[in-house]
Amino acid sequence: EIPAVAHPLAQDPKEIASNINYHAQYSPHFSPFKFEPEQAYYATAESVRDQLIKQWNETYSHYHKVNPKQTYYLSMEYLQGRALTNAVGNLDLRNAYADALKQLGHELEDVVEQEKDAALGNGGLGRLASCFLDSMATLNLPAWGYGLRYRYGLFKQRITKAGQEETAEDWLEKFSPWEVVRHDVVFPIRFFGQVEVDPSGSRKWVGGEVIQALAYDVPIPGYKTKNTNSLRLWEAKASARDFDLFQFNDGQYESAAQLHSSAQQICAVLYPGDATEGGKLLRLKQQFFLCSASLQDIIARFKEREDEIKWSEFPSKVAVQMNDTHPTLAIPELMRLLMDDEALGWDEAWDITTRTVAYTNHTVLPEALEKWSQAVMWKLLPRHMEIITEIDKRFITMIKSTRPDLEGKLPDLRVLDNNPQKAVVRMANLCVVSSHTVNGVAQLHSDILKAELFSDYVSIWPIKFQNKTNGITPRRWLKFCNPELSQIITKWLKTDKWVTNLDLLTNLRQFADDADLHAEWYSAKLASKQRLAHYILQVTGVTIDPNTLFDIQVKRIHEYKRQLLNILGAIYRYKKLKAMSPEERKNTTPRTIMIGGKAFATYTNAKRIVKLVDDVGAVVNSDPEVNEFLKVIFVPNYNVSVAEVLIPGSELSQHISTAGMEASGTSNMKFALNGCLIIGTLDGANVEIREEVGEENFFLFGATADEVPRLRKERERGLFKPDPRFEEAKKFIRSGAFGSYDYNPLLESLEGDSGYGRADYFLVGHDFASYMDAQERVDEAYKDRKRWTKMSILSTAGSGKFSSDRTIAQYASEIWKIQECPVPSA
Ligand code: DL6
Repeated sequence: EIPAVAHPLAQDPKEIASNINYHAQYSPHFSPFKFEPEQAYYATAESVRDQLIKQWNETYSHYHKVNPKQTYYLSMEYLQGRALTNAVGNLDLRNAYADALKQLGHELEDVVEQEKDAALGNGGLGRLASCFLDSMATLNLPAWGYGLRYRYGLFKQRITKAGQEETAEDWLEKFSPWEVVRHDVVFPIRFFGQVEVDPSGSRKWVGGEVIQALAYDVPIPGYKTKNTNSLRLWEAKASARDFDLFQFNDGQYESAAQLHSSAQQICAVLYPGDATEGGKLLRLKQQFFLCSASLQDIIARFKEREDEIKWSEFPSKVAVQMNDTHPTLAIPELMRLLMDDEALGWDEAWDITTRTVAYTNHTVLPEALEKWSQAVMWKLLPRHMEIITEIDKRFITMIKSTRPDLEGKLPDLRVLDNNPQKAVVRMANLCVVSSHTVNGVAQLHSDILKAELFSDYVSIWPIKFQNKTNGITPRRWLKFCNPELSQIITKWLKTDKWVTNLDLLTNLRQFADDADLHAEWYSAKLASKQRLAHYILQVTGVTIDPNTLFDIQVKRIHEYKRQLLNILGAIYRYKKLKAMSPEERKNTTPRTIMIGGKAFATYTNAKRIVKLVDDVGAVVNSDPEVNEFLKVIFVPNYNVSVAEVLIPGSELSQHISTAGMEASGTSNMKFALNGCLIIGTLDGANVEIREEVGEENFFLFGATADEVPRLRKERERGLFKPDPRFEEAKKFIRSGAFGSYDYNPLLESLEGDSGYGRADYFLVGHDFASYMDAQERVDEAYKDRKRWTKMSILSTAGSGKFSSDRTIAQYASEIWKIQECPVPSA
């Protein structure tokens, strides 16, 4: 009996219900006679989109009118996750939507579950970009994200007897209600071709293949603000002109549509395998595609907003942030557009470019520092290579004239590495040389960049280098994913202002011993643990007990993140439990260890780790003697939505990378915010988390970043004396206790050559003893519920610093120099 009426701006549940009904009937995606949760999801999302579109248009026209300086965040990755809960939460319409759906016979929780994660990213870097978008809108900042609309997101992970299996993640299988295709925003993107010089000496890039970049916009609502920014995702397509009808009719179907198929490949997948030359070329094409389309769009907007074009003012209207080196080609592309299309000279174009672009480094791992073959670049981007060569040449001249002391270091500092065996362009060097600001993502990481990776550049440009410790959005990562805990916080703080001013959480400290708060805190945690136990049963078939300590490590599987240390610890624990009498077992702290994350498809050792965790789980979980005291679960297909279930239900989380190797970490912040204690090394943002929550509320172990180089050398020289517990755990695996799979290569990586040219490069053996000692301290602390709950409260109370609102406010004032631009209320 609810009418199907369009009420695009409805606030009232009844009107919202008729709006949802309207979309169910008149948006022609499904048969109008079906209204199962799936149809309810699409109709609900479309009704939310109506709300967003109005705010979005107002935001755009307000920015257009005010013409403020605007930031453009260029990122090859975004891990947006689901949008529905976030959108209704930010619009402050969650309850109204829940009521409306009830009237239509559905629960909001079930409807939300229908949405597929937009997983257009890999891990921390992509999720950070998404948290940043949320904070930019919430802070009313004129800032946009630019990315690629990959057809298939990060692969779906299945765990079988053989270990991890990957299948394509078809997030667009039906369609995404959150994107709006902009047929009026299309730019040509050229690849290959050659450089032509006209008689006046000006250069032009011509020929090759030209593909179109078409914009898809995703609205990014701020929390309780009208400002609704955009994430603009580019899709590649060829135009009808490029379809050779003659060839097609002649039966030459493939060659007739050759450019169409070439265009389709560009946005087909995130991270095409780069083991082949073709794969490398495709990845480079993706990077250039993002940079060229975005810069053409930025320049078009700049021109549209200025009455009279003064190029010198470009940097006072445009800030471009490069999320790692992936969008480095923005530098030569901006130079090319300014010089070749806008007829500026080198000096002016260089001045504008270097005042516009800034670079964030997210890793010190040498294999992640991008280097592109000069030969491939000359072929694909000949004009850009001319420009890069000139940047390199001028850098050398500058060093020779101003810093002769650094001449000897030029081979390493230059943008071009002309090694005849393998001439490459070093993208990080190009970024540092060309950016006005370079930042790391946690204090320790920024210090390491300054002291090691970029130390000589620091001596040339000391003020260029900054730190911006990462952050996470408190909306998705506390308010929306953990409503029970959020309500308790609001009740005790007597305000919900912490949602946008996370520092207010420190006020919880005064209640850290309050028995009433303890009771509420404990029951909220228990409710989240029960929800998590239910989820684990659904996805793995294993029953876990919410009264055990929930111990979680979820992140990409990588040797430096040391999931192997975690599982070796679990193996030792299992062995010890087996050796105990039933009475002794009763005195232990029962644990459920959950490990999740995706291993890159070609990273063999990471896949072996996944297999080991799953094999250990199979044995431990079915062992009636001990499975009351220990369970080991591999959580399949870890993604943003899974994190939203795991994190609220966590009590201990492991951030145990080799010190100096994790740039920051952001899941550590999410766990701490949700009252989960951390066992961790002094690495990345752990250092700052420990400072904020208090060292007594953090289970610290392991070598420090300063000690690591010496320890590696000692390890090399055979000076390492392994802890007997470490030897026992390895021996147990070798005994075949966890099946017949060949774990030798994995174990040898801890002993012999780890593939990094050195034995146990990640120092699992060295840190094992202090790790196990820290785990014993965890077991003891957990036995005292009062103590543990207090630590948990203090963990949340100390997490205020890690709001991405703080991070973004710092980027805005210290790097981008942009101001808030709130859309006025009507
Ligand atoms: O800054 C976001 C995130 C950090 O928290 C992680 O510590 C770091 O590993 C990650 N870096 C990357 C590197 N990718 N590349 N290149 O994802 O960034």
